[in-house]
Amino acid sequence: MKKQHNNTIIWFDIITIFPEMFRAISDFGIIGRAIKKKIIDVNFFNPRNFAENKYKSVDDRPYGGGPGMLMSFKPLYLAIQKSKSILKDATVIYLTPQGKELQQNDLKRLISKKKIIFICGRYEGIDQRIIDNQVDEEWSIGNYILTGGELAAMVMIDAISRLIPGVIKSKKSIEEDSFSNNLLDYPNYTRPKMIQKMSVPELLLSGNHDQIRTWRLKQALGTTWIKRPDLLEKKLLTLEEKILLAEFKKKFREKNNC
Ligand code: 4HQ
Repeated sequence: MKKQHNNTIIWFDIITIFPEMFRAISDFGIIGRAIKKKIIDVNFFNPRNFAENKYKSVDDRPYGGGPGMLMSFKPLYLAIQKSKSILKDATVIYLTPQGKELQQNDLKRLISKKKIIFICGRYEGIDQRIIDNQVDEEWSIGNYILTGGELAAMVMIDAISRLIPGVIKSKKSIEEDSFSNNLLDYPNYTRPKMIQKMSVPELLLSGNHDQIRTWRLKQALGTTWIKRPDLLEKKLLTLEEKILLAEFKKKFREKNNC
């Protein structure tokens, strides 16, 4: 058994027949570094290794007939039990379009879980008795169908992990993310000042940080109003924000004659 490192903040166990897929996050970038630094611990349990039959098969036909296969009960169940015996008191999550659709807001509570077991289904899914008796929470990453839960688990691990202190170097960059204030990002610019006859908004070069803050807030409100009005409807605006948005709308309507 692996030693549970004392700096580790969160433990992820993953039940999957394709552990290699997780290299997409474990071997690259910010999450890769956090795993190396042992801030995050990831371990895999492959139902294939718990298949007792001669062919090590991990799929089975659904009772009642119909197209497609399900994951076999036994190897999946044994993999979950093994994981639970090591990661005591973990929250078990099953990724499925039937789950609650994941939002940025949900991640805070999930971090505080500390130990999470993700079950990644393949084929048409898993036996309902596993969901009823082994699973604590069902989550969906969106209203579309994947070929397996692995990508969904990676999305959740990525989104949870980047909120853990020390995973992303700059705290500010997390606080200023889209959604942390329920607004979309303001537009960003980097060098050069002028390229293909396109310039950077003059104000951003002024060094006047108060004006820059106000401009960015106005742009964030404006983009959200144009692209995601549903987000604005849910948000309570301060007086300053109301004024800035009104100014943005006025200018926008003048420019577009509407
Ligand atoms: N699947 N959000 C079917 C998803 C999914 C999603 C995972 C496909 C489970 C059996 N998971 N398998 N959307 O589409 O989480």
